[in-house]
Formats: sequence, C-alpha cells, structure tokens
Amino acid sequence: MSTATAPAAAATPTDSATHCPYCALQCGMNLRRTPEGAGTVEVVERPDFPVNRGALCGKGRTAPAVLSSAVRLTEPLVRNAATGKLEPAGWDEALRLVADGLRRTRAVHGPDAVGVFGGGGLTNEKAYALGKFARVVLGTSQIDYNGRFCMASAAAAHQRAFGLDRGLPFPLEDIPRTGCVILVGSNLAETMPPALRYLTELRENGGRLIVVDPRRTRTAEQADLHLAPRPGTDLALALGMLHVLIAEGRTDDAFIAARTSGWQDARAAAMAHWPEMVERITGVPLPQLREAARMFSDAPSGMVLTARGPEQQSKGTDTVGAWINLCLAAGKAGRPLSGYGCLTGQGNGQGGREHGQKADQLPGYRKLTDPAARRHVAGVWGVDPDTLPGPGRSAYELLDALGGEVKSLLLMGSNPVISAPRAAHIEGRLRSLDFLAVADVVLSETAALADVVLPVTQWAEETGTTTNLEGRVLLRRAALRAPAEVRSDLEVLHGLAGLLGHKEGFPAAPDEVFDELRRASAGGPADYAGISYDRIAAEDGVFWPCPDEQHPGTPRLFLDRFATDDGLARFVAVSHRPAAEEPDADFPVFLTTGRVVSQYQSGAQTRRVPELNTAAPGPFVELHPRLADRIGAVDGEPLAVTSRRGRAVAPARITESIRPDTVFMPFHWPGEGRANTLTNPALDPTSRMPEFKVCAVRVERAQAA
Ligand SMILES: Nc1nc2c(c(=O)[nH]1)N[C@H]1C(S)=C(S)[C@@H](COP(=O)(O)OP(=O)(O)OC[C@H]3O[C@@H](n4cnc5c(=O)[nH]c(N)nc54)[C@H](O)[C@@H]3O)O[C@H]1N2
Ligand SMILES: Nc1nc2c(c(=O)[nH]1)N[C@H]1C(S)=C(S)[C@@H](COP(=O)(O)OP(=O)(O)OC[C@H]3O[C@@H](n4cnc5c(=O)[nH]c(N)nc54)[C@H](O)[C@@H]3O)O[C@H]1N2
Ligand code: SF4
Ligand SMILES: [Mo]
Repeated sequence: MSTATAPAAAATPTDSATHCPYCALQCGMNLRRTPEGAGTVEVVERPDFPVNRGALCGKGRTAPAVLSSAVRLTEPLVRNAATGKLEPAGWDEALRLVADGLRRTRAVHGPDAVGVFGGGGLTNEKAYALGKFARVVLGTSQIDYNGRFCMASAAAAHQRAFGLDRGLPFPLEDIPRTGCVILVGSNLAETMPPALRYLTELRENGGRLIVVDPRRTRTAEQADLHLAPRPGTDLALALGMLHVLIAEGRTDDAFIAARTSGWQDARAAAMAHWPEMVERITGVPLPQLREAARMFSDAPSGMVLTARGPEQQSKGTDTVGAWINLCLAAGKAGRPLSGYGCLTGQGNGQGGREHGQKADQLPGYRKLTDPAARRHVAGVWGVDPDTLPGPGRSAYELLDALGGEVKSLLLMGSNPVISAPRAAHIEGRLRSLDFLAVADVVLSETAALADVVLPVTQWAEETGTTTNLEGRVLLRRAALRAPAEVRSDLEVLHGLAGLLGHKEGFPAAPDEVFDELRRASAGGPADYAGISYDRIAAEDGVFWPCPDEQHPGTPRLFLDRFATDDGLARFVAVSHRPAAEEPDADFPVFLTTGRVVSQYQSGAQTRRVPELNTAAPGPFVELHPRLADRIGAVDGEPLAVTSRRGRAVAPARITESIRPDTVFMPFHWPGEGRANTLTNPALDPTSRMPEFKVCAVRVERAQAA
C-alpha cells in the first residue's frame, strides 16, 4: 500500500493544488470537494508536480480525515481551577489568559523565564512570526523547536564543511543519474515512500545502492550492498571506508587540492582507524567494508545521503562530518550528480530551521550572534538591535529547564510528551510549569497538560509556504474554510502581540508575513527575497537562494565554489568515540528507535485516522530470533524493555531482519509502549541533538519483570 497513488480521477479545474501536511517530501496533491459537500475534501493525484509525480503514501491520501470536527479541536479550552479539567472557553478569554500568564512570569522572573517551543511542521510564515514574537514581544532568548531533535547534526556538519546548510544541494531528480548512492540510516521506503522511485530508477540506470542500517529494512532490501553496523558506530564505519580509499590510492587528489582544505589532518585521523579495528567496532565484515569503499570510489559520480540513523547520536555532527569527508576525498561533491545530502524530515523541516525559531538564529539563516545580522533584522523589525536577546537553550535543555528557570511556556507545533527523549522526566517538567499554553490542531498528549489550549487551522484551511528537503519553496493555498471557532497560528500571534502591547508588526495575513520574511532574509544565506507566492505557483516551487525576482533560484549548490569564505570545502578531522551509553551486564542490549510507514511522529494526527490505525495499531519491540530464544520471547506477547530512564512494555515482533544484539521500537505511541520513556538525552556537543538512536536496555518477558 505504501506507494499507492491516489485512487480518484485526474484533476479538474476546480481542484486546488496543494501539498501534504506531513513529511519533508511535501508531495504535491489536489484537493477536491466531495459530493456530500459540507466543506469536506478528498485527495486527488497531482501528476504534474515533479517531486512525487502523483504518488502519495497512505498518510497523505488520508490527511483530510484530520480535518473532521470529530477528531480535532474546535474551540479554545481553559483549565478550570476548581475542577482541574479543561473546559470550552471563548477566544477573548483564552487569549487574555495566555497573555496574562506570560506577562506575569516575565514581570516576576524576567523575560528568560518565558519559553517558546516551535515545530518544523509550521510554515515559514509561522516559524518567522514565532521567532519574532519571542524576541520582540516577549524579549526572551528561550526559544527552540523540535527540529533540534531531527536534522540538527546534519545542519551543524553542513555549516562546518560547506559554510551553508541546505538538506540536499541538488534536486531529487539527480539521484537516478548518479553512479552510486550510499544511504545511511534512512528507511526511505517507509518514511518517504514516493521517493523510493528515485532509488529504483538509479538501479535501473545501472547505478549502485549501498544502504547502512542495523536493520534489513524495506529500504535495505533494495540495495546492492547492505551494511548492518552496530547502532552508534557509523562514524567508525565512514572512517574505515576512508582508510580503505587512502590505502588503495583511490582518493581524488586533484579535487582535494583544488576544492578543499584541511585534508592532512582528516587523512591522519582516518589512517588511525584500521579496517580491522573498524570491523571490531562496527561488526561489519572487512570484505563488505572494502567492497563498499571500492563501489563508491569506482563510480563516476556518487552521493552520500544520511537521515536520522547516523544523525540522532551524541556524536551525530562528527558522524555526518566523517561521511562528508568520504565524499570530499573521493571527489564526489561540488560536481554535477555528486554530493552529500541530508534527508530532512518534517514538512517544513528545511524552512523551519531558517527563519528564527532556533535558539541561535535570525531569519534568512542568519546568526543571532552576528552584529551585522542583528542590525539588518532589527531594521526590518523596527527595533533597536541591542534589545534583541542572545542565543538561548537547545530544545532538550529548554524542556529540562521547565519548572526551574523557565516558568511559563508557549508551545506551537510539537508534542514532546511523546517525542522528547527521557519523556517521563520531560512530562514531569511540563507539569511543573506555572503556566503552559499549547496551540495545536488536536488535543495532543502535551496539549492535554496545558492551562490553555488554542485550536488552530490546518494545512488545507490556510495559506503559507514550506521548504521541502530539496530547498524548494512551495505554496499551500487555503482550499476550504475552517470551523468557526478555530483560528490560524498567525492570528494567535497577532492577538497575543496586541494584548502584550504590540498592535503593529504581527499581521495575521500570511502574504504580509511572507513579504516581511523576504526582506528579513534578503542578503542572508537562505535568501528568499526573489520568491513570491505567484512565482512559486507558476514554477513548481523556487529553490533558495533566490536574491531577486529575476534570479532563477538555485536547484544545485556548490558547483563552482562552496559557501565558505575561501570557497573551499573544509575537511574536519574526526575520530570514533563510543555512544554515551553502551550495553553492559545490567543493560546488555542496544535499543534503537524510529518509524513505521503508517504513523507520523508523535502520532497526534495519524493516530486519529482509522485506516492508518488499522495498518499500524500500536507499539512493538522488534527483535532477532536468537535474542528471542535467549529470553523466551514469543511473537506477539508483551516484552518489558528497561533502561536507566524507565520501563516500557510492548508486544514482541520477532524478525531475522535486525541484528541479534539490538532491539527496535517505533516512537509513535503514548502510554506503556512509549519508546521515549527509555531513550537517553545525552546531547551532541555541537548540535545539541539527543541520542535517540542508541541506548542500553534489558529485555525480558513482561510477566517476568
Ligand atoms: N511514516 C513516517 N514517515 C516519516 C515520519 C514519520 O514519523 N513516519 N517522520 C518524518 C521525519 S520528521 C523524519 S526526521 C524522517 C525520518 O526518516 P528516517 O531517518 O528514514 O527514519 P527513522 O526510522 O527514524 O530511522 C531510519 C533508520 O535508521 C536506522 N538506524 C537506527 N540506528 C542506527 C544507527 O546507529 N546507524 C544507522 N546507520 N542507522 C540506524 C533505523 O533502523 C531506521 O531504519 O521521516 C519523515 N517521514
Ligand atoms: N525515540 C525517538 N524519538 C524521536 C525521534 C526518533 O527517531 N526516535 N525523532 C525525532 C524527530 S526527527 C522529530 S522531527 C520529533 C517530532 O516530534 P513532535 O514534535 O512531537 O512531532 P509531531 O507529532 O509532528 O508534533 C506536531 C504537533 O503539532 C501539531 N500540529 C501540526 N500542524 C500544526 C500547525 O500548523 N500548528 C500547530 N500549532 N500545531 C500543529 C500536531 O497535531 C502535533 O500535536 O520527534 C523526535 N523524537
Ligand atoms: S511521503 Fe510524505 S509528503 Fe508524501 S504523501 Fe507521504 S507523508 Fe505526505
Ligand atoms: Mo524529524
């Protein structure tokens, strides 16, 4: 079912073209009013949109189900102090309570006691407005967002090596024409099903595919070569491959000399990682390591694509750096059909990291610590640059500070009760706040803890832009009316800003916000100045940077020079180090976590869609028959998984496709099967990414626990 196209007939002129509300592929789709009328729509395929050419996964096809009033929030909710229950309220009262709550904290404890938490699913307009709201209206430095849990390590490594972070430096359409793709820790077949076609076409064209994943996933099944390392050892694996390249004289020395800096140190670091040692660390047999290195270097062009597997580690930035080093040493970057790319995850995972909801950042991917950036953005905002706060805490650190130094929180577009590492602890932190306001489309597990819940409009009901994993800026246009008592996130910020003394500067109209975003981003790394709604609609999206309206946009980056000061890509000397927590006598098994095709993220939206729940009804623990035998596990029977953070229970799913030393749990569900009860919040020192992909656990039959 995963790659099925929409069943309905071809589009008619009355259909509205838009994009899926979920992942970073941002598949194009058409919405058609259903004959029953009453403001409902169905998804119809949109074959002319190049990224997915009509194909959609089950989540995209069923997305209209969440528009139904039966499952969504339809009016504001306010917690009744006497009963402790959330009860319906009017917008005036709800917004006034939020404004009062935030103002009170600020007055008593100072601006940095007010926190803001955003999301990579928010449109560019919302992400921009949220960052401006935090810095201008609240005056707080304490803003970050769930993208920190997503591609932050790849972003940091991108910046370090190339001087610029855009997930993919080329469009997806280049993939089938390259010589060899190494796909590291991406289960594309389940996480971006329509994109699997690009890998299929690659192989049809004679290109080779190497997949690196501790599990033999549906994606790994497509590969010419599947390497299954121990979780958390990708850094050693990449260094081992580079070692082979050097030892066998396979490096592209002309490219290294002309286009890079820092090679000698990176070379020395790789030479310290003997293939035999790498075999021991990773568990990948030496012949496979060699074969992979040769396959990649022999190809005329090549790409390394990473996703959350290697990135969500406490050494994610260095790990991605090691894969980038491999590309550079092989001369497979900064050239046509070659390069390193990160498969960004959330619907606006790319744009959401560019316009200022990140703790250290101003719009246009500018740095909050850069005086020129502060002057430019403060000029657009009409404020004194000195009033802009400095960088704040990263997402996990911010959540961990709730109830401590941060007393009140405004949360928009995330569900950390399910998705944050060490989730039971974070749930406790959220409960200990003086005041919590949540804007969401449904009553998520986090919204259920709030003092005030603000019901907001959804993708099909509002206009705004997202930037997909290719750096392609896309437009969703409102296709239907939202329920009467639901407002957009921009209206929420407009209303709150007004109550907090800023009647101007926070328009509710998305096009006005986008025009301001264009000006704020002008001259920055992610320059949107030349992008307009009309252009996006006419051109199947526009790739940033696009500095003026005559500029064609930039589908391919780095072909002439990298975005560093000297134009050279920077090698970084990195060395392997173990995961923050490795198996031992008490917790002898690796736990890794991830996704299944039919649920999205915390499940707040997709767990409300019957068809998706039928396909993926609940959590499970995937384990190898050898491990199952050892602990007496029976397929379908409950297993208890215990880590130093807590205990989770879910049915066993016994499969040969996973390493015997590792169990896997998807993280989409609340309750006793919540995977994040177990995960380790050890952070990468640079990106502040938590180690979602590796921790140590004990696994036993639930009865015996
Ligand atoms: N169906 C569905 N699709 C989604 C999402 C969703 O929730 N559901 N979410 C979207 C978002 S926000 C994101 S970020 C993307 C994520 O997309 P992916 O990164 O493809 O998804 P994950 O399942 O988190 O992880 C990918 C793979 O990493 C492997 N892995 C685990 N540990 C390691 C390791 O140490 N090294 C290596 N090399 N691999 C490892 C896992 O076995 C898994 O198969 O998906 C997007 N698309
Ligand atoms: N163990 C483990 N944990 C993980 C991961 C993992 O691989 N393993 N992956 C991490 C990754 S990559 C990610 S991206 C995070 C994601 O984790 P979350 O941030 O929890 O992701 P979502 O479930 O997408 O949450 C989005 C929330 O916002 C709501 N929403 C959707 N659209 C809008 C909107 O336009 N406005 C507003 N106000 N609300 C909206 C949704 O209903 C939902 O409640 O999880 C991370 N957690
Ligand atoms: S692959 Fe992603 S964007 Fe495409 S339909 Fe599925 S969830 Fe939506
Ligand atoms: Mo993500």
